[in-house]
Amino acid sequence: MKKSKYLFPEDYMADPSVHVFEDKIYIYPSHDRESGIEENDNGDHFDMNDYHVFSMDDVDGGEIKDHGVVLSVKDIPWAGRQLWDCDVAFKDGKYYMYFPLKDQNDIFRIGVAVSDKPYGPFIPEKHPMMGSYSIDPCIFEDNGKYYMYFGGIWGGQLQRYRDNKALESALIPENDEPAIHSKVALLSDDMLEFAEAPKDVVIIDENGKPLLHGDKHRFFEASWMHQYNGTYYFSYSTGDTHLICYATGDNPYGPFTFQGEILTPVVGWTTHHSIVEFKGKWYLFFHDSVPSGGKTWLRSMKVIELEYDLEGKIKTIEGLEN
Ligand code: FUB
Repeated sequence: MKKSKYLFPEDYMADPSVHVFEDKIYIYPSHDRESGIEENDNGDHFDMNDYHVFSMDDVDGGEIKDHGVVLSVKDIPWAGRQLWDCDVAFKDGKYYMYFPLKDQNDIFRIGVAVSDKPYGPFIPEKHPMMGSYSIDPCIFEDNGKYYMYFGGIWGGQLQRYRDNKALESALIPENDEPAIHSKVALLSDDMLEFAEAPKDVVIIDENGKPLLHGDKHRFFEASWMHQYNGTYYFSYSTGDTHLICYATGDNPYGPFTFQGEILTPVVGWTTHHSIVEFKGKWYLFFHDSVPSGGKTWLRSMKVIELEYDLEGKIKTIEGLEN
């Protein structure tokens, strides 16, 4: 598949987190909708209130199945508003959905909902995860251990925290200061809490220096982790410079050395992805706003094949307009 293709033209779905469960592709996207809220830097216009799950037996030419609504804001006891990018993990016969949602004080927290099936429905826990904050949880399993990567600046509120503590006021670094890092934490055995205090996911340049806030390749949101030939690939969105980039390391905590761009800007402000291997091929799932005529809060999910060179470098996908 050398061209990208839209996966579900019937509705607006974004931020596709993709896993292979029961030999099928399962897609866990955000469900975009028009709620009439004006666009702002706080991301209030991303006013989503439920999730659907999708599955496919094949990526190339396979039918996509919509399993319908699997979790709604109205069913989450601690809910305020805005269900953003979620992810799902499987352990010991159960599926755990991790989702960011603003609580009743308008603070993003991360919640967990549980199901016996990869296609839900997911039953939410009564409280958000203790000590959780910000957005975009991504779960990565490595040798039976499960790690959550998370965080996003601006509307994702990560600039309001340092060392896992809330600041009196948000702190965006100067351009010549180190960038704000994504976070990673081991999950507890029951998958419902952090087993340790979240740590910084540090991205360094070829000289071992952390990327600076003014670098167009610095982390903004949309963490994803995958492994290829024994190397750990941390990929992410650069937000206001609209790139999907990646950095590699030799363990799940990093540091990760910046490697390059995976995807150049798409139509729409946000860019967000996941990377998965299925039937011997690697795929990039992502979204753009072409079908909505550029409305960044109405995005459509897509897929394209991903290629590595002989050294394991990901070939940049450029200039996708449709
Ligand atoms: O979908 C809402 C937010 O937009 C996500 O959480 C971010 O990563 C961005 O894609």
